[in-house]
Amino acid sequence: MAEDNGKLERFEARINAGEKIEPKDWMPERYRQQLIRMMSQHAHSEVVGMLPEGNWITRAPSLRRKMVLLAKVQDEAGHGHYLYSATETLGVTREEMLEKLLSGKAKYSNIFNYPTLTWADIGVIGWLVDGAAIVNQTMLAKTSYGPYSRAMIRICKEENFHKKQGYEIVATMARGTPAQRKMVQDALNRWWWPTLMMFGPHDKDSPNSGDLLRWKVKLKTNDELRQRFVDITVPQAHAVGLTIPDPELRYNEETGHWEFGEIDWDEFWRVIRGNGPCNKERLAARRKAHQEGAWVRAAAEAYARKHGREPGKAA
Ligand code: BYC
Repeated sequence: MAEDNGKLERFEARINAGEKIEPKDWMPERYRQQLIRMMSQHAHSEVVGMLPEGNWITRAPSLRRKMVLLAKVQDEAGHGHYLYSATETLGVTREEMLEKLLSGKAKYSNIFNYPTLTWADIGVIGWLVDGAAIVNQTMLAKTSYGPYSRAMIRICKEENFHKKQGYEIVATMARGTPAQRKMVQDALNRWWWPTLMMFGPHDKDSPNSGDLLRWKVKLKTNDELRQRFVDITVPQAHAVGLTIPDPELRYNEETGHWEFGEIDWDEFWRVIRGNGPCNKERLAARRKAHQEGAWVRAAAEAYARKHGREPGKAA
């Protein structure tokens, strides 16, 4: 125990000195478990996040829009791979992580449990959802765990492109016909509040933030990042003539921040506990994809064995 205390002190001193923790370094079990929880949920979010947008690939309004959306959805699959690989460095297998997702035990971002009803939703997802992800992930790029930090740096570069494609769709529709303007405003009305929920509960109701902030996995709190997102996004809505659906929204000259109304936390907890509008549909789609991909996994394993490599390990 005394030895462990010494190790913990050295571990925390390294974190406080801004050093990265690498997979083979000593780390407290709680740090490892917190990272597995958060990183695997993040990986699942990328993969489940392909579903609402993938739904619109065949219905994109032009070839250019279709190609861009296809590339974006492929990027999300890539992000899932980086994140599952980074999480595997903590001693958990991809099969274990997927089992938790498919059995409904693991969480993934609340936002992907809402339906994409019109083409404007694709624009608003890129603008708001990827915009929120950038705010969160720019902070995570400086996280104390080396493999997570490096995955985030790469992912953020791609997310910036995603946000631009979304905002371009939104701006185009906002200066389009009255019907297009109505469609994009309606999409903003539906996605605004669930996007604010992406940052997690208020700091006072966030059980994991204590550990995560102490060990610099998170560098900013849920409420700090949510405020940053609101401050960045409100002027972007106004620039294209859209209205944020919040009657309490007002600019505070003294603080320089946009103040906003209270989030419906009952809705948040309902959705993340499995009872949102599309939770069942999303999990059913992932289970079907997993089953239909069984032959690919079997073939990859057989190939690896034939060539004397451990399945799942690169050559
Ligand atoms: N959704 O103690 P708290 C993307 C859970 S994908 C669901 O504050 P923490 C994209 C939380 O897990 C972006 N659950 O948690 C992809 C905890 O439950 P457990 C995904 C949530 O970890 C495709 C409980 O509530 N990004 O960008 O300190 C297309 C209490 O919360 C949520 C990430 O995953 C939520 N929104 O803070 C387009 C980023 N919020 O686990 C775009 C990495 C909270 O104790 N994750 N919960 O049972 C994080 O930064 C942090 O985990 C969070 C939550 C800020 C999300």
